[in-house]
Amino acid sequence: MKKCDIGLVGLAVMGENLVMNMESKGFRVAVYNRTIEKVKSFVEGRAADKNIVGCYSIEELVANLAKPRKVFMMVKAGAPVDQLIEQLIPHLEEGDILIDGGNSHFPDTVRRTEYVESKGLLYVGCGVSGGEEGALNGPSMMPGGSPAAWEYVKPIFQGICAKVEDGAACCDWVGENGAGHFVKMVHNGIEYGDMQLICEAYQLMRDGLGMTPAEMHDVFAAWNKTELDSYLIEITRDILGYKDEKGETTVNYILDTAGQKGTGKWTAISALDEGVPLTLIGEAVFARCLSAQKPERVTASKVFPKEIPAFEGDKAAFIEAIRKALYASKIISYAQGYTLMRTAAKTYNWNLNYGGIALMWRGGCIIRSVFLGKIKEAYDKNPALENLLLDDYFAETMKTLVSSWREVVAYAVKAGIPMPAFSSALSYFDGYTTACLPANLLQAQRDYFGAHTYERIDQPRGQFFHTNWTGHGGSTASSTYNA
Ligand code: NBP
Repeated sequence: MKKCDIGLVGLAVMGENLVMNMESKGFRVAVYNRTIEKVKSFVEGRAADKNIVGCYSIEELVANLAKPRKVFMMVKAGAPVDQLIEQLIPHLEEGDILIDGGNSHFPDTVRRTEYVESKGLLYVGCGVSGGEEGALNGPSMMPGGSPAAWEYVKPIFQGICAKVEDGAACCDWVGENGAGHFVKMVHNGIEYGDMQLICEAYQLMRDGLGMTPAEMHDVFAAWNKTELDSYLIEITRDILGYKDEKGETTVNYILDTAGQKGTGKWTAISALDEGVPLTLIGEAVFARCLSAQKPERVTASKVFPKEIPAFEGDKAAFIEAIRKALYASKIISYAQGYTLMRTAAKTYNWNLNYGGIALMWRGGCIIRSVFLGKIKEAYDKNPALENLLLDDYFAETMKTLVSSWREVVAYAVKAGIPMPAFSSALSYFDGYTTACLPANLLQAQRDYFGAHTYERIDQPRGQFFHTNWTGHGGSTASSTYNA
């Protein structure tokens, strides 16, 4: 019997849909799941009469694969991936390829790549975004790992992934070991940020301007025809227009406590580790944490009652200002996310293709947007671009947005409407564009209490000085290092 092009383990929502996608693109797929009843129900149901081979053991799965064997693991992230790797390795031969398509944390993928390679096999850690629908019709895919694996998995990955209008695939090789899962993690962090920004715009319109869901639906519909054109704006439009069987707007009945699965937190932790100010995503994670403290917030709202003043002014003009503030904040979020990737690339020796990453995110995934095309252009023009804000297009665009952005944040601060992402993005922008920050005073404080030394503006960089501030301190300085 003809051998299969690839095997997939893990027939949950993502795995099943990826298999259907692979089969529809002409690949023969062998499937296996730990709970083998799922194999039976899949091959007798959705997969019936398809080019899909149900396998009831790891041995059977491996025996059905063409060499070099490719096994795509689509199981729960964490220990299950390590357990599955241990089960698969004894049945595989040199040059076979193990692929992890789940949401693994990138340090795990760094470790697993080294381990699997030590067994003579190749490893691919591939971020997959787009949820159930993307898995079936074309996800965004971010593969990294053993470079030698790419030529073997490329036809399958680029065959099943999303494509943009000109046909370009939303999947390309990202880099060695954990690079693919790192880029997927940053994608998820940016997703947190984009969602928080949209929620803040919604709260401004709802609580500040007193708008109804139907009115906001129309606003998001209009915004989706501007630079903000994106999947998340589109679904927000639809959510605000969605009514239940009683004619009630469903979103009004949803409890305001956000859940999270940890990828935003990983992104923020990674930024702290790398020393990169990723303020917007950090605030987006904290905003979810604060939302989860519902009973405490209800109590505090009674201790500090507030009445948001009725908006007086040109409503239509203010809605346009909110749109501009959202766009400006979004540019900051991507500028910060890209800075994190650039910094981590140096730490981990990854040669990341930043324009290629924008293209991978351009279609198929949750943050897909027209705006990513502009980011791709910026990095195509200058692959070494230090910060998106320094690209001509984004610099000029920012200049047209800043005054509206300030107007919106100032209004929200006065009215008492929380805007953590809008306002932290503006603070970052103001900090990044300020030649002289107050860190001279900060260094003086550090030197005062801990003899941590400082550099001087009238001396070359790299020379460190200590002052005996009190007259009774010693002249011994602490060693200079950055923690
Ligand atoms: P789940 O994350 O819910 O995982 C369920 C699958 O893992 C089942 O096939 C289950 O087998 C298998 N599994 C478990 Br649990 N422990 C195992 C073990 N020790 N050995 C072998 N198999 C084991 O499925 P999912 O939602 O389809 O997601 C799969 C991966 O894709 C995850 O890493 C997820 O984070 C990622 N992802 C999900 C989405 C999404 O929208 N859902 C999007 C992008 C990425 P069983 O049937 O025997 O329990």
